[in-house]
Amino acid sequence: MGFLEVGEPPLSFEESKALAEYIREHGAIQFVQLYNGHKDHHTPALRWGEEMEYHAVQLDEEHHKAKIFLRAIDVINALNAAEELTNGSLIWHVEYGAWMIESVPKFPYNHYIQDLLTVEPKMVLRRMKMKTILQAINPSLCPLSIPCFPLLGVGDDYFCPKEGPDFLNNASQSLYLDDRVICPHPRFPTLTKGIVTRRGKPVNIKIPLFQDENTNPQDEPYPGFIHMDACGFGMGMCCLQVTLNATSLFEARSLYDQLAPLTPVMLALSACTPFFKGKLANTDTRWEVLVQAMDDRTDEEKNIGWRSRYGGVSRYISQCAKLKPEYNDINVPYHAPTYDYLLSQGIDEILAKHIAVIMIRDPLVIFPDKVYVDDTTTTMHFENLQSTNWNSLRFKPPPSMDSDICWRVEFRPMDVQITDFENAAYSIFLILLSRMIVALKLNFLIPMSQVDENLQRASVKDAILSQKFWFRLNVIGADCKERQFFMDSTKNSQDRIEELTMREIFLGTPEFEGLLGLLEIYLKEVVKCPEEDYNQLKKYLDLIKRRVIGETPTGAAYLRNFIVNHPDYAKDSIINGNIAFDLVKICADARVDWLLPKINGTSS
Ligand code: GSH
Repeated sequence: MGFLEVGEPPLSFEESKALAEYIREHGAIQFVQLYNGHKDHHTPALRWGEEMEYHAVQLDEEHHKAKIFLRAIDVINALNAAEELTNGSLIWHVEYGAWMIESVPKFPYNHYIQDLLTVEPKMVLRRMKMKTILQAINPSLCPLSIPCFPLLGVGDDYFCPKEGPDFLNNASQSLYLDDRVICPHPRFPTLTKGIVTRRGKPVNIKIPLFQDENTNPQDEPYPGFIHMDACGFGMGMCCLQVTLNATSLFEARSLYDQLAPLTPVMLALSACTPFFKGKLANTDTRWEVLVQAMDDRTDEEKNIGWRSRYGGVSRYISQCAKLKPEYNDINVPYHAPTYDYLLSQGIDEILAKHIAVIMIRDPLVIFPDKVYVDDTTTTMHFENLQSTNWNSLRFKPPPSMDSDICWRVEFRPMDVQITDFENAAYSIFLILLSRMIVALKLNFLIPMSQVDENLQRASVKDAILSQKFWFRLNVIGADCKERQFFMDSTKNSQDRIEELTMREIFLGTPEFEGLLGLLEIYLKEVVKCPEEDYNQLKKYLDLIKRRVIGETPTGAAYLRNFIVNHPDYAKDSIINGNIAFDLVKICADARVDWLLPKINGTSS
């Protein structure tokens, strides 16, 4: 979440609709300005950043209740003031939920291996800072990094404090989730209301309910499903994002493509969401709830094949020879006037299509004093649409006309993890993987429809052990200068795409080293990583290994186990107040012992 402008109240959706074409037209003009200003931008620097979201929660020991704390804004202001005073290294942002806190490092990471080793200590420090400020407000408050607060939208006692105007759910029209939980910055209620107005009814989220011995499937409006009906059920969840800069536009586009087939795999690996609205789900990730929560399509648009605004990427965008036209096998609607305009300005068809797909959406939040702006100095209309197309990857141009930041790719699928160790491990893995992709010119491309299929499979309960994913085996090409270190797949120029288990994807098959195998060779032979550093990195990579072989549970499996083994669990899929309290408490501790290898049956 970038800088949030404040000014006059935003327009209603109906008023915005009247300006939609204007915003698109000028968004496209602004993109062309950005493109022309930066298309030849090269940088030797390889920078990256990560972004984490947290819940601020209250643990009321006396009444054994866990609640979300809706004054995150006070905490964020205090944290930012403290950073300012101490010349600190973090920026704190608001997010969709009034109880959510987002943190990003103020300066990008830069030095390759050395900086990777600072990720976890920085995450630990962040949590300490949040905890200090929260506990100064009230000793019962603490930060929590799990994707979904278990009691969100259950009854009317899941949030505090209670004072403040009741908006009567005017924005979301939800039966379950109180609009008081929405961050008061006008962007969020406006976005919520815009989605409801545009589709003509509240959002309708249905997720399979986990069926246990005593589960009553009739307990919900759609038997056998957990029903939710507000954007906040989706955007009220936390994720871990990683942004990577590329050294050029060409490289950023290639990296975007290469990361696309890895988005479902990383979603399955990071699965940490086995419940919603106080009930166990039969799925393990936050993804599908977000897809349905941010779905502003009309029924007609749904029928003609539009996709939700939140979802997997739909098209590859590189100019690399690895991209065969037939891999772009998903038909997505695009805004034809934008496409034609971009072509007329010299932008190639592939990139023009990507931007025109973004521009088919209606803008959801327009500030009336920011409509008529200077297209040569601002990118605000482009950003308006770009930042409300929530895809598993985001291709990010430099942030402004005169920025020295290069083209970037934001990796967005991962569920946030319970501990800093895990969040650091996944960030580090992704950064190493992307640097290896660029350095070795690896090729992970498979048809986009298969990436889509994989994304569906990634949320299945225990997908990490039970599912197979379409995956490419011949990832090393003739253009890889270091190919002598790897299994030679160049003899066979045919695509070798198969369905693999997560274990095979990470640890290999007779024809493929696996992602961890490739990384090991890359770090040892290509980067010549000093042994001491390698051993440090290995403890993070080993977590991934333990997870794909089933030795360490995913966060989702751990949380599910915790619930079903709780003495108060009645085998009815319901997470009552006591269970939720104990679960939040144990997660807020963020202890890592359950993640570590077992030695003689005990955690080391
Ligand atoms: N929490 C989300 C997730 O789990 O995927 C990601 C955060 C997000 O997309 N936030 C929304 C947003 O618009 C808030 S409504 N962020 C700004 C952006 O994407 O540029």
